Amino acid sequence: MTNDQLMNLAAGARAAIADPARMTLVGSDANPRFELFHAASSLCSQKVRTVLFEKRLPYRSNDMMILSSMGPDGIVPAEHYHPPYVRLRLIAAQEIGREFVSGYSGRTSVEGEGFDPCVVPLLVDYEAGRVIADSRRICLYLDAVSSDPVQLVPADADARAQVMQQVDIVDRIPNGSLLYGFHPDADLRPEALKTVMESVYDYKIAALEAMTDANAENAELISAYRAKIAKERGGKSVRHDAAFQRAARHHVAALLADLDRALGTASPYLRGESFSLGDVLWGVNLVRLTYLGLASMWEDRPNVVRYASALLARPSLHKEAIQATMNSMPPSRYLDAIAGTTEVASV
Ligand SMILES: N[C@@H](CCC(=O)N[C@@H](CS)C(=O)NCC(=O)O)C(=O)O
Repeated sequence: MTNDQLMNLAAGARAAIADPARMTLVGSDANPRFELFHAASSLCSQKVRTVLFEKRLPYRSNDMMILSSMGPDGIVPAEHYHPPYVRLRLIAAQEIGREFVSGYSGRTSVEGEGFDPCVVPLLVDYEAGRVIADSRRICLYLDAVSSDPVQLVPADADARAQVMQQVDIVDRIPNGSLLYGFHPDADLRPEALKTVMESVYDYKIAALEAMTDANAENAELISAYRAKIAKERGGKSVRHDAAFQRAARHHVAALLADLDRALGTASPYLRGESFSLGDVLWGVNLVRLTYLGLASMWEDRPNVVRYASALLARPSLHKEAIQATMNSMPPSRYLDAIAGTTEVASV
């Protein structure tokens, strides 16, 4: 793929973004090496943006509208469902070599569930002529490209294995179930979010069906949209399934118990004083759990309590996870409560 072809596809993907104010340059480079397609609210995008912030890498930022909606003229598809963006993802899929996602598990790990062709984030590297999909891969890629001013995955084999273990644990957290699912016992999500979640799957499926019809001559796009439709139909079928929702929360509770043990009593981060990719990913995920009203899951886990406050004091996580969530999602009193009390360390 030549850079001209990449630039054309990226320009096509940008053309679907309704508001030019959501296309910006981060940093002072007028022609940055990287371009990111993401969403302010998206947990996976928050992970990548936190890494970019920690590394002080400039990039072209495209903050996409990832919810489909019903307009006066019918369904308005999410911006990342449009063909040029999906084509960019299909290029990225080639180097991943995984089949498309075929159903719903509540998790989004590409390793475990397959490749979702219709999600954010996505990174374009114009210097290398590459398109990288999947937050786990993008974070590792950025860390390999630039180890300054912070290296997030250590070179030493044992330390690296320790960090990668946490990276893989967080990558498999059933965040989809927690965000989209209606918990039968204690659903503490903001009311406005619950309202969105009542119709979200119907809008997604209607938008993807409209995209399938509009691209009927393109076999690649059709199979991408069909895979996504199968996943979203699966999500719709379990969003009110009590056993499914309880199992997801139970699983997260066990992970938090493991995290508490892994942290121990003394050090601020997973690897003592040195901040790692495991901390970035846990930080973003703990913010999401807090937003959803689930911080009580670790109130009796003192090491996690201490860890969460150390992470949230990092300017990167404060901006890219807490502030970005507050600016892009319905208000949550649980997140408001910690945002006000978090002391942000100076950079
Ligand atoms: N494994 C992927 C998962 C990406 C993912 O699920 N993205 C969500 C937001 S965090 C998304 O784009 N959702 C919108 C949709 O499904 O249409 C990654 O980590 O990048």
